[in-house]
Amino acid sequence: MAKEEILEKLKLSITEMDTDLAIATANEALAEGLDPLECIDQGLSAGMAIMSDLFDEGEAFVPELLMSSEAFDAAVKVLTGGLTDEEKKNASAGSALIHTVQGDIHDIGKNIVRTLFEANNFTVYDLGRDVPVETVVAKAREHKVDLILGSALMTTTMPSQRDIVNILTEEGIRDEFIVMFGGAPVSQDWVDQIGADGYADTATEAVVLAKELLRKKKEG
Ligand code: B12
Repeated sequence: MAKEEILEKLKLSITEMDTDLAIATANEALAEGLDPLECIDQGLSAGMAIMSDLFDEGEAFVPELLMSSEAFDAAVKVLTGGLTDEEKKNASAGSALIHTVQGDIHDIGKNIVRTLFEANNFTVYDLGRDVPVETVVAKAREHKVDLILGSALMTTTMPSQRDIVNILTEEGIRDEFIVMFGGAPVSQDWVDQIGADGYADTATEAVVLAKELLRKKKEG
């Protein structure tokens, strides 16, 4: 089968939320000698981008995203099976730590953000909700993540986001992380004011921005 056809079928397996098709096509791609990273990028991720758009337009919902994400993960596992650890690391879009801030138990938005990051091939460590600021910083250090993602749904809990940035600065590790915040009361103004790196209104925009910030950071 031609390369284009296989990439198209990988894309379709994600939009059709078909794990069996995703696995079978990933095996086919390997048998044909295709580049696994190209298959992830131009086949699977292209399908996930379509799902993200459908989600934004209200045409797809969290259960559908989860099913697509499952198909995505299964195919990635097949495609990266023969890669070295270094190659696998390169195949991942990056790593992120996600949480809802201290004092805040709203986690619906956070879970959507996590799902979309996972679906877009990020390794995500979810600390849950009502997470002390010190824990966020300690875990970010421990996992050496690229991104710290924080959600706050109340004006009263937003200041914890500023505390996180301040602790990172005090500990001299601010530059090691890209820090992004979101949640209904959070805004670009707030994020600028506290010295974080990014804000996004929706989970889809958050993924796009994260990829852009990561690319810029890698380019120096
Ligand atoms: C559902 C809900 C609850 C549920 C939460 C269930 C759960 N597991 O999350 C329950 C009933 C438990 C609850 C409790 C409370 N709630 Co409430 N709750 C809401 C409600 C109605 C919806 C929130 C929601 O889930 N939205 C849907 C999600 C999908 O949207 P989202 O979180 O904004 O996420 C999107 C974006 O913001 C973005 N995003 C989210 N996170 C991130 C992170 C990053 C890094 C990025 C880039 C983007 C991003 O992407 C998401 C998807 O696109 C809001 C009202 C509202 N309009 O926001 C009130 C609201 C947030 N709650 C409020 C309050 C006051 C409370 C309580 C204190 C009530 C009480 N007196 O007990 C308690 C909180 C206790 C606590 N300590 O946290 C107030 C907050 C007011 C304030 N001070 O700012 C609100 C605004 C209601 C109101 N108008 O008064 N609540």
